[in-house]
Amino acid sequence: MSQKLLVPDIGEFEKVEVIELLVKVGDQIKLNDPVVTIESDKSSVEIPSTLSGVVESVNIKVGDKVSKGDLLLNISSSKDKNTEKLIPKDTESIIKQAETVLKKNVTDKKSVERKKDTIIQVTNENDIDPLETKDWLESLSAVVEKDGNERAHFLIKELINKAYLEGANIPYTQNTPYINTIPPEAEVKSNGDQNIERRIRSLIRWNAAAMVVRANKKFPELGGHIGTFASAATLYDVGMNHFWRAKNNKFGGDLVYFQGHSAPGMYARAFLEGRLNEKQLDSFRQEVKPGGLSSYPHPWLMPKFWQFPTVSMGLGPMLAIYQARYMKYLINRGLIKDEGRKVWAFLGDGEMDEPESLGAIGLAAREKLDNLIFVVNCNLQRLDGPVRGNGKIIQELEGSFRGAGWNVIKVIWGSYWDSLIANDKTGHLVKIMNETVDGEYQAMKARNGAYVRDKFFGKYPETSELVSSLSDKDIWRLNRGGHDPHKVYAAYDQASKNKGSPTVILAKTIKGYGMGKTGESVNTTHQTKKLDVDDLLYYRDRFDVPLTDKQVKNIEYFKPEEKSPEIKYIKERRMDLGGFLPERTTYSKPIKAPAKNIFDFMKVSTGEKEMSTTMALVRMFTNLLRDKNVSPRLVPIIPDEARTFGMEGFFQKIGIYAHEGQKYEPEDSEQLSSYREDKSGQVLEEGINEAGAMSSWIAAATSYTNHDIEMIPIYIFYSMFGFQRIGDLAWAAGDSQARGFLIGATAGRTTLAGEGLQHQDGHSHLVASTIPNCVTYDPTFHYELAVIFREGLRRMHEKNENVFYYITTMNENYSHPEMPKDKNCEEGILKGMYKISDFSRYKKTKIQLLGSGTILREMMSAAKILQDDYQIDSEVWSVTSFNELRKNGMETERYNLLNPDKEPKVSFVEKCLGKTEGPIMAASDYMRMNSDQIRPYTNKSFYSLGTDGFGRSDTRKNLRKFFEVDKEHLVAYGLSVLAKEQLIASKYAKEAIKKYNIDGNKPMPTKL
Ligand SMILES: Cc1ncc(C[n+]2csc(CCOP(=O)(O)OP(=O)(O)O)c2C)c(N)n1
Ligand SMILES: [Mg+2]
Repeated sequence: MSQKLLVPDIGEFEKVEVIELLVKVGDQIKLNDPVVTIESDKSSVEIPSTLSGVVESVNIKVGDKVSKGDLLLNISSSKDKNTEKLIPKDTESIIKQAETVLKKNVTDKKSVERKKDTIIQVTNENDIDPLETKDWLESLSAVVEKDGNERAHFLIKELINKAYLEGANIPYTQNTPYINTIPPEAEVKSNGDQNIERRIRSLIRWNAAAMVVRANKKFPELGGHIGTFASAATLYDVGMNHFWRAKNNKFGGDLVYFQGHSAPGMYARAFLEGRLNEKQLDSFRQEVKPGGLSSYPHPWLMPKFWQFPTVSMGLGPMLAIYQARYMKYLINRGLIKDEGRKVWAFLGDGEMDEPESLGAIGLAAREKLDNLIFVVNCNLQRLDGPVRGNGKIIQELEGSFRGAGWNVIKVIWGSYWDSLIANDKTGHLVKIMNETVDGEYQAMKARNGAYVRDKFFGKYPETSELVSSLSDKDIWRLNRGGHDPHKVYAAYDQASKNKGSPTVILAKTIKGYGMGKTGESVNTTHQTKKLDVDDLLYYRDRFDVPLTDKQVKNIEYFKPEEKSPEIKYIKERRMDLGGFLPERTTYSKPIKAPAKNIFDFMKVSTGEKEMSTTMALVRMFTNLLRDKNVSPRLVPIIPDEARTFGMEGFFQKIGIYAHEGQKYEPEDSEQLSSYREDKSGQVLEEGINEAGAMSSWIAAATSYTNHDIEMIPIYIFYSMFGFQRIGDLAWAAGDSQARGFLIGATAGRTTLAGEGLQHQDGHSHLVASTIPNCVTYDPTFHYELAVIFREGLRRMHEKNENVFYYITTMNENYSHPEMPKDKNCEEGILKGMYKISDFSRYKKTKIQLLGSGTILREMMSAAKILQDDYQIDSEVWSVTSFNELRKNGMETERYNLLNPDKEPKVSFVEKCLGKTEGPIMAASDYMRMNSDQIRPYTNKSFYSLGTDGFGRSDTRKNLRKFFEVDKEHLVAYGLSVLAKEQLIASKYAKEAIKKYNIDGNKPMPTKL
């Protein structure tokens, strides 16, 4: 049976051009196979077949304009027509689907065994009827005991709802009392040897502190931190001994983001594990000589050790969230196995004030990232003083995380408190705990037991009585949860088993734990890097480190014998967990770059057809998606701008990643570019969230090491909201050895016309150039883009070079010429410049004209005017990258300076321009500094033009006039340059300035 394949609904477009036929008569096609590519002035999309069968006739040809309903093909098919796809999902099935997802997990009714006497009755002055309160609380306890927590929670929720319906609109607090989330009787116990673990922990503590003190004794300028790790040692040790599984040939490994300032602790552990030696510890913060240990986690400096750069506060939390999300993306796309791997992130409580730290927690809950665990080390202090002197950081964070939908586990009190809390029959102890602010908690730990008895327990007679049988020493020993391995173990255990939501562990600790008077819980703890002999002796005694006084005075490291129980234990634990951590390895296979001719269609002229480089990029993607090797590895990342960039065609073609699929029928379901969300969708549509999008990009761009699978992330954004907005993440990407493409679209100060000051980018290339391993290009024509992109694929993903590409694309439509036949053209495009045209009619006066991005076209027009109207010859150079030319120039210059006796090398700029005639004038759509970069590498007179100053909204023509980079200004400036060089009379320049109405009195655009 013959059937007709018609043009489907293509949205608001009519008469759209067919640019490619992908099938011919006789082809056997399957459902969804693309049959033609159509292109409007904004976007190109493939039309998929809704039928399968043999193509009987093709009713259109390239160049035809088609609209909805036009006949494309006749296809002989019988029964294969996909009816399913045409029938919209019926509401009922959507509801059913939603219901299954929402269906509660079978409630674990098994009640937690509780001792009756642990019920806490909180005393409250506002309680007008304590007896009634008691009744209610006892009823609740009975429910917990009989039917479990879930039932109790349900009843409370019902009560709140009922109160709300009755008109009691009192905000519901997200806080729980200031006690541990896990009650002692529900704690899962570790089967580790606690004594040996404590001894190991003490040695790690000692060695970590020793390496900082030794480094600073030698070179006081080196700096370092002792207090951060001192407060976090137990949090790390429990993870290292029992939870974090390393990558090996059987398992992908948990990913741990270590807090930057705790790096000495990780080195100290690696020393005991035999992975680092004393000499290396002694080179802490001396990284210039190979083998030195980096101050903080920097994969660039220690590529076999550190995996994640975290020291710029706030980046770790965001990167970890998007890493966990990306892990699920890879699983849902079937690219890696679901092995139950986790992402752990260690954060400081001060760090949580960074907007980035909390900015993405909503996404983590929404996407049900139960593979993510945050551990916030709440030592109550940051650098200058308390994090929340007048409040309680743990409670504040609990509220934020619970509100966002996280599983929150508070680890506030250590085991020594258990019996006190259990005996707190009146609730006064918990009342004090709730009332005491962090400033007081900190001050108490800087003092002693008597002070705590007086200031804390002394508040109420009931609590004074509670500790009456304890000595001051006993009171001093009452420990904080984060220093208690049992409590930490129980929390990690519960966090690891949690399903359906991310977990945050809020662990209360003491900054500078064990450092004594100089460094424990005092406001200066953070920066303490020198300990005097008394402090060191105290530290040794505090943790029973087996060193003599003399050894302590010499600040010697301590490592037990290889055969000692400690070393055996530490190694065994890690072997049980699959290997060492942190460790950075890469076993991914390179992706074969597509054939050199894959983009040949971009090397021919577009003729009359005009298009932007952004659109050329989309065309290129469409082609890449047909390459079997490359296609599955592409990770297109867009922050809510797909339509701006003409990329909406990808929604239908490869789908938008959505962990729950699509539970609704999209409004535009009948259209070709319908908003299709899918569990195995490929596009990461990040919403208006550049920092999140960049974090996703980094996760994908480091997939080769963290997941052993090479991926090709391509993040497309408004160029102004790239490096300027997320510069620190881009820096971290460089450190992480990210591989992938960043595309700054709608780029250029005058090319993005209407959007104005905040949008028009005239400096992203300069910012990008600050990152050593970022390779940047500002191409003008589609063939340049094609050559650059393919080389990027080859260098990064086939040859595994640790660079990443930043390419700007524009939204200005123009026709693109054929690629010059010159065999050196491709090399020039990649090195940064090549000659694109030669105007040599008059052979009298010559000028070298360099243009970049769309300003190249202004330069080409200027060259023509100079020749036609002023008989000036010129050579026009397309500069695809001033940054790359500068890199080459710097290297060449350095070589020549270091080798004064050798034949000097010639920079690429000099190779191109050295033997040419006339002065040089360069212009781009970026600040003059962009083109100025190559000035030192030529001996010729060099003049730069650019778009320095704030942008503003206007037409492209007016903007170019304003910034003096339009062809008229280029002509006038060109003549002035020649006059200044005494190659022509100045009157020509003066005349041109007049002719083009150029106001010589107009201030510099930087002042307007
Ligand atoms: C973005 C950024 N700003 C400032 C700093 C400097 N800095 C380093 S550590 C620190 C205090 C950290 O306090 P906290 O997060 O509570 O960690 P702790 O050492 O107490 O565990 C500051 C301000 C930084 N590293 N990054
Ligand atoms: Mg802190």
